[in-house]
Amino acid sequence: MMSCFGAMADVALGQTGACCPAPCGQDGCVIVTEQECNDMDGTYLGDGSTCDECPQPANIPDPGRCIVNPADAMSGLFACPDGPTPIVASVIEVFVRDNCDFPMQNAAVFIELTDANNLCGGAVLSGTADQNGRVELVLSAGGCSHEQSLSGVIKANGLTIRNYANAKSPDSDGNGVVELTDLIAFSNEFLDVDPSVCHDYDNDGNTGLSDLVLFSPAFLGRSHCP
Ligand SMILES: [Ca+2]
Ligand SMILES: [Ca+2]
Repeated sequence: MMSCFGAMADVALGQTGACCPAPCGQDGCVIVTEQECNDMDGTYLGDGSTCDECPQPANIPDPGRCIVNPADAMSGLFACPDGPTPIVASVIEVFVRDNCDFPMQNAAVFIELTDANNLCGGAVLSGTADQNGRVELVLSAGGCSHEQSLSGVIKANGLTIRNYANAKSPDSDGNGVVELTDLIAFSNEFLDVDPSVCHDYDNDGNTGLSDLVLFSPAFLGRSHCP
């Protein structure tokens, strides 16, 4: 009698187990029967399993869900010496999100430029994501990289989430200040004397008004490496 009761109890205890939520599910693990777990599209770990055994989210950034402002809209990075104040488009905003489209707090973000861009001391090229997965970087630099793979690479937790072919600056000669020589170079592109290359900041194939809007404050404010 005792052993029979014990056996029945074992069967009853063995009928439930940990039901882990789908990878992108909102609900946490519950202890239910296999059938109940299947009904809620969870992953049943087996009779008698515990919620501690549920796999942890991968915590890997999903490049397609990450956002980089304004570089994504410009098909490239816009840099500018940050003195006296950073030009707006040179302040890069990165939102790191995982494959469930959740913000990745504490993600380590790093941006790499090539030797074609001369960095100023005020450049902020790395940061840690806040609770919204957001990192703000300051691309304080001159120089020009046009249509070269790996011109600007952004990594989050070591994974490449962006590879821009363009990284350009009003300080196109990279001497650390936006001055007359840069204005002449800009004008020659604007007036089609030279092909639209280093001053076509939004990479639409033409150095035009949308680029002038970015160049003007840098020239008038005499942007320079502090
Ligand atoms: Ca210059
Ligand atoms: Ca343009």
